[in-house]
Amino acid sequence: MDQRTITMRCPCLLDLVIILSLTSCCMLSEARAPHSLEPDHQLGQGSPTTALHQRLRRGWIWKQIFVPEEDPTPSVIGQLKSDYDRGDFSIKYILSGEGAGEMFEINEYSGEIRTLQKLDREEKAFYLLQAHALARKSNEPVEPQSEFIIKVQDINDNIPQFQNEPYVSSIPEMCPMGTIVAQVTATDADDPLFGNNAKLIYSILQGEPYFSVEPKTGIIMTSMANMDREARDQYLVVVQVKDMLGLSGGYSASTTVTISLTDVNDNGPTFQHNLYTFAVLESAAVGTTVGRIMADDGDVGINARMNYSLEDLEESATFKIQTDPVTQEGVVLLAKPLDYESKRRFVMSAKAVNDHIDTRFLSYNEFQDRTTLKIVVEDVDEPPIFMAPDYEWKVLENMVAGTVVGTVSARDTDAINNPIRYSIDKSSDITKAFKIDPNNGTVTVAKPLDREEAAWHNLTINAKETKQNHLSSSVVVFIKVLDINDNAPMLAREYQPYICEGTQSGELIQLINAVDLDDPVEGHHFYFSMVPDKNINPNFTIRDNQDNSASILARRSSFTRRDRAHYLLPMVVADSGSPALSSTSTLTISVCSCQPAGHCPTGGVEALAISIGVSLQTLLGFLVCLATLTDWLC
Ligand SMILES: *[C@@H]1O[C@H](CO)[C@@H](O)[C@H](O)[C@H]1NC(C)=O
Ligand SMILES: *[C@@H]1O[C@H](CO)[C@@H](O)[C@H](O)[C@H]1NC(C)=O
Ligand SMILES: *[C@@H]1O[C@H](CO)[C@@H](O)[C@H](O)[C@H]1NC(C)=O
Ligand SMILES: *[C@@H]1O[C@H](CO)[C@@H](O)[C@H](O)[C@H]1NC(C)=O
Ligand SMILES: [Ca+2]
Repeated sequence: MDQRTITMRCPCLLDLVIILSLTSCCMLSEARAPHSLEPDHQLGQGSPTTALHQRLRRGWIWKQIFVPEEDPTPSVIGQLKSDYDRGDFSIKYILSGEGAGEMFEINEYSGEIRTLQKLDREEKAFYLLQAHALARKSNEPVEPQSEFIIKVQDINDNIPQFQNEPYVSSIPEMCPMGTIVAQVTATDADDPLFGNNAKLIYSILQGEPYFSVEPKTGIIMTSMANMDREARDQYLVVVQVKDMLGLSGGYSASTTVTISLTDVNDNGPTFQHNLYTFAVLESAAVGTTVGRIMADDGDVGINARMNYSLEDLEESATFKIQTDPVTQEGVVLLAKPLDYESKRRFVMSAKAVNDHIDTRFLSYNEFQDRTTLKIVVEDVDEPPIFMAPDYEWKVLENMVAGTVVGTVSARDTDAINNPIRYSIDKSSDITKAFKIDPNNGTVTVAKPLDREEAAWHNLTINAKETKQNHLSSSVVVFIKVLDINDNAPMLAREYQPYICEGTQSGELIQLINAVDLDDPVEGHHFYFSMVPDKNINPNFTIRDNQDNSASILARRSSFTRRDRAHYLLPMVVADSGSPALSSTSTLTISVCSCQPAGHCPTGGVEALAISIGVSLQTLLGFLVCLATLTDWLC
């Protein structure tokens, strides 16, 4: 035991004798060994101890006692000695202050200071104590009390610890070397100011050659460029931290950093097949799914999104393609009706392009691919087809039975061209006015038509295949019945003209209109005239106004009721048909006093009827003759 006792003198203070033991230092390091991965004997041989000796010799440090933490107890760490102590035990030493009696005790006779418990710097780094020297008999201080500090000397007894575990990080794939991935941080509870006990160094245990760690900062970076997620998408990097600047004998700890590579669009689409063949029935409705094509893409999510399109416009116009948002397949749909008889095969190419392209990778990837689509149309037995979507015919009224109105024509479009039979849908020709030839579709009049009764006959004509599935279809035929002049014109209503007493020659008595049931193409033209007579009527005249109306004018003045109560005026109205038809009507013109208001009272006509003793009907009724020009009777 290399024990040294150093006595020092100070004019007013108690001497302090420091006893240090190299052995205790060695024991300390041995005691620590089981906790350490690599015991450090260099440390055990104790440079702190040497330093302490030097300090003591410098003569001022005596007020501090350095005690290595975790030293075994009890062990003597120093000795108080008064200059007045002659070794006769007349002086009694007492210790007070922090940890006195608890952590430290003093031998009251010898002044030896001993530890009672192991010290832990991380718990308490120093203790402030007072030393007293008393005369044993009188209990009077023989010296003034003296203060001193016991400093707990750090030993490497703490393992570095990683903070904020677990570490998870992600970086985009294909990133350059040196990209920062994450930072790991460890702490060490040992004294950061003393020695290297808390000086930490990071190193990588697992994860090379992809990643590296900066020894001092714990920053993890990529040490390889262009790591490909499609090849490997996760790395477990194990980082070790060592105290003692990583020298052997220190503590170490490790942590795992989980690093994921996130996807970037570095892969383009590739069709699964060079050729896709689909079959579709010619009867398929527009919008029917013809088939699905699929281009694979190594990427995921948005980077694998496809936009499909069809090329060869002439062939592909019949189809369209859409992307299934879930599967990213291309769904080929029918865009136009098919016809097996006119086109049985479509060949076109389809293209897949990534929706979102990363321009960084354009130099070595096109991000598109092409494939060939072959679409075969399959035959379906189809109903006959009429040559026209509808027919519109005209026929004159009053034509004899058997007159041809028109011909419909339908044919079976299928390869086997089945014969067709025609018929008129009975519900569209209730009056059975028409007949159809079942073999050639010629429609004839079955009985004379009357335009005034029905101006249109809209027939539904069926065409039916005579063989196979007896498929049928129908067409509408609009038959317009054309007018012939078979109706004579008539006065528009029953006129009741009257002439006031005192009417002057030339005055208008009544305006006359006419009607005709016929419907001439160029419109009505009516001609009004007096019935031809060898004598000119001296009383009234008819003026044709050239606008399908006529005016009845007085030809003289001084009509009086007394003279005559009514006059009969036959008039002829003719139409412009070919041949023209006419009718003669006789107007009864009453003479009215028109007093006082200038109007003939409505009762006047009835009164007149009574006065002349004939029925009102007879009086007011028109005498109407229907006649042709050549053969008229009145
Ligand atoms: C697909 O590509 C076409 C042009 O090729 C473009 O007009 C269209 O917007 C694209 N669709 C999507 C969803 O990006
Ligand atoms: C249709 O057939 C009938 C005989 O059934 C014939 O009189 C007529 O001329 C034919 N019409 C046409 C357009 O062939
Ligand atoms: C027949 O068709 C014509 C033209 O579309 C129409 O004006 C007429 O009202 C129709 N007649 C009947 C009876 O449906
Ligand atoms: C014209 O009036 C006179 C006098 O009222 C009458 O006698 C004569 O019959 C009338 N003539 C005709 C054609 O009505
Ligand atoms: Ca440590």
